[in-house]
Amino acid sequence: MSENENLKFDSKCVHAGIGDYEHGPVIPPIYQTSTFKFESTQQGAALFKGEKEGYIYTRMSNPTVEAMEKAVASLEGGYRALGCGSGMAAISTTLLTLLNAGDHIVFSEAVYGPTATLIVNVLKRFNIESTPVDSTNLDNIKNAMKPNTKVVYIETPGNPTLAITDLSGAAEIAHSNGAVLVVDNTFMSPALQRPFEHGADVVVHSMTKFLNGHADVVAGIIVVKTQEDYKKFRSVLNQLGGVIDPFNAFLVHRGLKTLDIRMKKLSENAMKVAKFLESHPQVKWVRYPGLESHPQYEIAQKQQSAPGGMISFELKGGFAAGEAVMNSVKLCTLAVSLGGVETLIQHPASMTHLSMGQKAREEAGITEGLVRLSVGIENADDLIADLEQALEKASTV
Ligand code: LCS
Repeated sequence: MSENENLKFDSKCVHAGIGDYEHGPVIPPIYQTSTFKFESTQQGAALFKGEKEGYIYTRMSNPTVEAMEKAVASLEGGYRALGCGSGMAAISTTLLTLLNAGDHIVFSEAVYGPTATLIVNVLKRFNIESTPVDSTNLDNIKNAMKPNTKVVYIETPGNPTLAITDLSGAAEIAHSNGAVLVVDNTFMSPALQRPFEHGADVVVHSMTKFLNGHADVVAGIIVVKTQEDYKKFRSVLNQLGGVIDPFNAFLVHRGLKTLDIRMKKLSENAMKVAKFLESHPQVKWVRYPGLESHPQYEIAQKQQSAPGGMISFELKGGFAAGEAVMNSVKLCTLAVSLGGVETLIQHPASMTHLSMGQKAREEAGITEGLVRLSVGIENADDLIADLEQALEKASTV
């Protein structure tokens, strides 16, 4: 691994986490086993005590999982990573590792619906209070900080409004108040944004999205910066148990090889699609980090190397027109999730962000008419032609 650390990002995507295995396979084998044989009772006991390195049981560690974890840690520039069974498993494990009863968390109001629901409804049952803020204005984070605030939790760009938070500003506020900054980097992936370089302490991902990139795995990951954090998080994950399995880890590791090239292509595509939408007479507004009309365009330029594949927009005809577009697309697929090679379209208010409730959605700027696109790697002209014919159908509603 260590010799790979000096490689450029696109080379790292191909080589990170790949070690030497018996028989010399080029790709890490899938160690599809729940448990590992001990040489003796003494060796087994030494492994449990941590006196020897080795594998014990797949919930604790597994070579296929570890290879993928090392690859993601390397791409994010972290110390180590912990593969989880879903993005939500990564987020819940992170929050249950960092927070105690009586603590307080400040979080971006525009986050994936179940993240908000977890923080507001579930953590509350454990006497952990929370304050949602419009984190695009750093003063809102500053003003929400309390003596018992232990975590500032940011998703940037946020799902689905694409609201962008200044990461280094958020890190400064968190640290000067003795709190840690957790960043959900799902929408960007380390190919486009590396939160540790801006002061984040923990990075989480739904690997279901861009990291795997092929819409065939549900998985998550926590990336940490220090050995101390790694031990703390590994212990809690081991007890909570929401780990990734070896086969899914293998698939994610395979997906990582094309991460850089996919993120470049889909950013190029999304830029063309966003410009098309912005110039279309039926479109009320478009939110895309690559457009100068994005309210945090300057911050995007500072902390993102490309705008990514996510676009939100609303039609002048509101929800009815948006619905007509979503029901009329042919090449784009009407489905939730995002970050795959295929373009998906969905309606956050009735789908991904339903669980937040209308009031929280309104506060976060998730309007009834908002339509979300996850742009894939198809030819941009084909995508634009598909949206054009769907908009044509929507013009009659
Ligand atoms: N974080 C973000 C930013 C997400 O978009 C999602 C899922 C998660 C975490 C949770 O990850 P999961 O447990 O699903 O792996 N976002 C979804 C979405 O927008 N549509 O379907 C899932």
